[in-house]
Amino acid sequence: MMSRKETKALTPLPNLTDLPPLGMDVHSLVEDFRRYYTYTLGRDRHCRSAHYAYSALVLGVRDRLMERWKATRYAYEAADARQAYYLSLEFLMGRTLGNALLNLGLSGDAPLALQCLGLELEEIAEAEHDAGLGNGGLGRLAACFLDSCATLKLPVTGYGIRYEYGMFRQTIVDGHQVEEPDHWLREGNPWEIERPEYIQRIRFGGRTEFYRDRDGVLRGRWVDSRDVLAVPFDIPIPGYDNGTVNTLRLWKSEATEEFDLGEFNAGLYPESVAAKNAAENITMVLYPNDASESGKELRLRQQYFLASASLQDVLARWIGTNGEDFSRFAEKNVFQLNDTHPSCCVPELMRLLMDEHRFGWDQAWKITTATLAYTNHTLLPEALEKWPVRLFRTLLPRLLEIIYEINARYLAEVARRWPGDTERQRRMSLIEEGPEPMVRMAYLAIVGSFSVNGVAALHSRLLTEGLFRDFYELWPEKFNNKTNGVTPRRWLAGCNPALAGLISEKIGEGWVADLFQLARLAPLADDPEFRERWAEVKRQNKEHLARMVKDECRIDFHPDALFDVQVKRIHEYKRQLLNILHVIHLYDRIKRGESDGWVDRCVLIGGKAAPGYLMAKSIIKLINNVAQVINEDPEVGGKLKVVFFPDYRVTAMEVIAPGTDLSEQISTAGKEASGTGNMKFMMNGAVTIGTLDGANIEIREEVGDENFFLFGLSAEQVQERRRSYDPETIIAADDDLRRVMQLLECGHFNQFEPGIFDAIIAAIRNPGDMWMTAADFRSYLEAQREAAAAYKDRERWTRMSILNTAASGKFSTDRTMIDYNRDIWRLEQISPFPVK
Ligand code: CJW
Repeated sequence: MMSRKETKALTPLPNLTDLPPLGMDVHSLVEDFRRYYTYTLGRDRHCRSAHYAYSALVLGVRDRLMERWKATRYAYEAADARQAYYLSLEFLMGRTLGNALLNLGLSGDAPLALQCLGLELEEIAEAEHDAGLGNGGLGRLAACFLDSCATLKLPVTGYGIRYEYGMFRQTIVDGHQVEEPDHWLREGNPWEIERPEYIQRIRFGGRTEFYRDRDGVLRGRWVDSRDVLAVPFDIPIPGYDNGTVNTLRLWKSEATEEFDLGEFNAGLYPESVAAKNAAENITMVLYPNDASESGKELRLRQQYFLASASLQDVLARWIGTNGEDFSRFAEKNVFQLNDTHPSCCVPELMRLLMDEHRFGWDQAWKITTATLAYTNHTLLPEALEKWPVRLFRTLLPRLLEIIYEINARYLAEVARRWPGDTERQRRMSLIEEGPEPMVRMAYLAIVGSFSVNGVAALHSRLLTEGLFRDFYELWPEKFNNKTNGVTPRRWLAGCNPALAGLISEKIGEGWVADLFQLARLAPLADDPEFRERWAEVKRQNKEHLARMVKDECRIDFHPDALFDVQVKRIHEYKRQLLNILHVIHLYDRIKRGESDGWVDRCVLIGGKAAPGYLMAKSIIKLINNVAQVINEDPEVGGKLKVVFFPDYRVTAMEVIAPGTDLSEQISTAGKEASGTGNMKFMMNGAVTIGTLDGANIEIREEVGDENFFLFGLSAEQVQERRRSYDPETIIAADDDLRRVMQLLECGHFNQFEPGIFDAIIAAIRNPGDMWMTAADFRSYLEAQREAAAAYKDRERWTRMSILNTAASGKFSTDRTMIDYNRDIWRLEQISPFPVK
């Protein structure tokens, strides 16, 4: 282990870092590549590993980022800029190289430089591991936000955890999901810079001691704690074509020096190593849960570790320039909490201000509630975080005391507003009483924040009407909506160069940083020649996707067929099951000879199930079994192909979205907070089949109902129907659904595995089925028929495709960030100093 002793301080010469700017031309790139490859990495022409070519290229690109990184930081410092910090347990970054080249303006010259060396960029880029430091939409959203903030020149820093193991790798064995560890750092990560000079110390356990300070004021202090170190690793976040480079700072846990010395010397070698391991375990692995909480102690340790390290880092920087004068701290800093995962920030900021910086409660509370803002990402009860009071008491005793005090003061405010309403006080308490009292983290986040937002219009409305209604009545001014987006750099310009090229040829390149300009494509939907070229690009992208499907799944997708795609985490509320019921229905139609006017279809489903989520895992198995029966049936042939695409991840989506015709967004209405895959597909010219859920509603508003295949109950109708839901009657009255259920129940898809789908079948037939699969089946079928009919009319389909891209301007995270900045952060855009 690296030693964390202080190194001797140097007095650097003023011109130590004063260097001429690096060349941005092919020749300079070639020269730097050779130097890194030969000297720094020590390879020669006998080396056949793409990894070293990749590393040499990255080191050259990183140098160019480094110049701009410093120029950006100096400009922020010179402007004494107000800054925002995006705190998230997840940043699902995917690969960095392609995006860095695009944003630096090197996507033309880098491939040329490599060509000079007899290398191919596409091949070399494949050597990069995805940084899979997130589960799904919430983690990818954080990554898109960073890209947009840099592009908008907003001083925003991401704070997260440097997991040693990211999202597990998924393989499929006999149709079952098998998880493998993702040791993404094994070959090193050339994008990160370790910064031991900014290490922070994080406490766990111990107890609080009260004492009188020199002014005679009673204060708390956390003693007898077991501490770990938080070591920061910085990753550069370049803006698009603007010289800005922001920072993503990821924390790694390490044992403190005391562990090593004290216990080694006491002859407790194994104990010392074990303690060291425990410290380093904190950032070992990402919890693979999406929209369901784990309740594990290690997860709470991760959350507090991130919150404390990040807050201390910002406070230390503040003190470095302002000393102990915090009078303008709230004016200059704002923290955005990505869901409740970093909500330990509320009591931790109070603790730091009171115990370490000698603030009284009221002043500390004023600063805390003026600097924290909270984003909610889900209404699902199983995702709402609650931690046992007991766990807080042993792990974070000082925080628990502060939470109790926050609760007492805030419940007094509730009592003043609603005198005598003890039921409401019980309901709104930060502590849920019961045999195992729990801390309600969402309530803690609301009470400690000046802003609370949902992630799509419907979701934000449902929050104020349901889950957070009491709080909305108390503080209506805190609540607001911020509809999600995705970054058009990665999700259109980067992943779909052919379409991007065609678009730029017609409307110029301005759309990349101003996506509303895509609206200028709309009139071109009437131009037959343009439609022809659009269709040709889509076909090329479908061929590319078909090659990937062939490589991964050994199944032939014919590019003439309708490519029907659902990729996202596997969850009952997302209803991959409804999709597969439709697939079974199509198969049934082929088998009973009802294939007049048939439209060939290739169905792709992909996504990971949380390892402990058995129902989700059964759904994966069902999809695989159905796929096998269908793909092997010669009577079906090219009419229908079905695959479960393994290990769905950011890099796979970069091929999937451009090659998709029909985007499946079929969650039970009211359950999907926003969705962001829906936006990636739309941008790439896919047409959506979807329910009135999350951002689908806004997508349909933008594109017009004639360019969207709507089906299913609305959120209100779902609520209403729940009371009298009777799937048996629905199945009995619907011949198509009855036949689908019959095929499932007679074991047609599990001939040698009796009973394995019984739980799925029972769920569909259960009047308590939360996801109401049977209720939406008929309406889904009809929408699918319409989609097939529209696809048959190729002109009509291409028009719809163009209009979807043209209407996707709202779903850029540039717009989302402008909204956050206008209503919550209020930062100034700061231009970086020029790299001379
Ligand atoms: O956030 C996306 C939305 C999407 C929503 C997702 C979300 O489902 O509709 O587009 C971006 O706003 N993810 C989570 N909640 N909502 C989420 C993710 C990971 C989690 C978690 C909730 C991990 C844990 C708990 C809850 C855990 O304990 O490991």
